Amino acid sequence: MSDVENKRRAQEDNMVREVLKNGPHLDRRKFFVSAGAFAAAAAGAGAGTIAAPQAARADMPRALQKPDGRLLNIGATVRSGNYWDFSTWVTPVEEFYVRNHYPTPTAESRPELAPENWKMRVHGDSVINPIEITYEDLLKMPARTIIANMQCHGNARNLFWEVQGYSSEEVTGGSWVMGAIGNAEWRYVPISHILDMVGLDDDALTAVFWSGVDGGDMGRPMPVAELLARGDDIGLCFQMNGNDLLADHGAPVRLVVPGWGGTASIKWLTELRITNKRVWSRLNTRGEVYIGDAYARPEFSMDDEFIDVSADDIRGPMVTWMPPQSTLTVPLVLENTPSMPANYPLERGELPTLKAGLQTMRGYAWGPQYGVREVDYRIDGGPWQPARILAPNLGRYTWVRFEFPWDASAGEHVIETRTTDNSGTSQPASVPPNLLGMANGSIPRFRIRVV
Ligand SMILES: Nc1nc2c(c(=O)[nH]1)N[C@H]1C(S)=C(S)[C@@H](COP(=O)(O)O)O[C@H]1N2
Ligand SMILES: [Mo]
Repeated sequence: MSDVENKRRAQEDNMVREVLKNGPHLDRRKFFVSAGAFAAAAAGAGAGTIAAPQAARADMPRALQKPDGRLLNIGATVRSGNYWDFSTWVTPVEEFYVRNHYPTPTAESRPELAPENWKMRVHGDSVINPIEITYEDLLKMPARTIIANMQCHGNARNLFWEVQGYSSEEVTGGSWVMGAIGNAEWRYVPISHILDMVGLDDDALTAVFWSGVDGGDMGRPMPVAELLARGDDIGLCFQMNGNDLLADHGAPVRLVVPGWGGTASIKWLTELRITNKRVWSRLNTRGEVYIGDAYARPEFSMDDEFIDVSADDIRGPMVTWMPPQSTLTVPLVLENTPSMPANYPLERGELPTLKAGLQTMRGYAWGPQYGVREVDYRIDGGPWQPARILAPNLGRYTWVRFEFPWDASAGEHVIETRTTDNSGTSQPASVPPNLLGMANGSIPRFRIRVV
């Protein structure tokens, strides 16, 4: 067993031990506590509990590797963070969402992912000196640490159904609700260093980051211009929150593209190819793109390169920067959502309850292109008021926590939250629908029953 594997097992064992000591984290009542405001009302909730995570067993093939007892089950290889439970600024790895298109590949199932075997090719017709990097090489290179959100394009997709009223034909995809986001400390070798090593031709146009370890189509083209503009922020990442990456998060090396939706941050990275052509693959043609009346189909030419797709697959512009967004640490009421996450803390149509009186409401806000300037909230359609932004607020790629007092009176209420970023852009009341439910930055509406 490799060191990384041993370390992972030890981490899992610790987590399981913690659960056994402190009880299951997924008690349905827990959100009352983390919302700060809900503690007393929880006593009457009478909700069931969900079993503690099972200890990891080597003989059991699993779609995911890390225990998922502190995550919301969205589908086979997809887990959301329990956003109603979030309280920390940096998201612990065991609370960090996982979005895998295929089961997690491990060093045991795919020996090329063992650190001692791992290699990455950097080559292509626009690369002057192609190289192959080993894990050992990578660890010797200059590294940086950045704290940044990682967020799936589909985060907040449920707002299309729950707030904007679109049908399951107009908008499709999994029920992330608000939890396909986390904030982590990433340690990486800046891509500027790699590009300096290899040297690029002037006409270098497209960087194709590729894994292909977990499925044949897992890679994504992105403009070389973006790498040049943010060469110190984008990089080959090997640690998350101070520890080696776990298999589920792309061990041993993944790309991190702060501010862009998670798809750009290819996990289990094995190749970077740079070419002077435009390149099309699944993840910038019919997947992870905006498909809808409001979005123009991108231009292409038959001289472009097509990786296992054809020109007919090009359906809309690829999703890149994520918009300003926000959430309260209160579970969103799910009424019109096509499929309920298996372990959501509310039944379909159920409202979270809160005890009447003075409460502190809490939430998170982010807007990674420019950073968060301001967060406002309003209650029952009243005037917008500023929320208090808590420290730390360390720049555009990280989220902020916010809070505001609320003298809650008995009855049903609606709280909306709105982020404004440093370019002056505020979350809009609605956004045009897109078939894959990407990047919904509209104002969320949290319904709460006060008793
Ligand atoms: N090779 C590979 N890279 C991948 C994916 C994948 O399935 N395979 N999923 C992408 C998507 S859609 C997201 S949102 C992020 C999720 O990163 P996380 O699971 O570490 O949170 O990884 C991206 N990189
Ligand atoms: Mo994603």
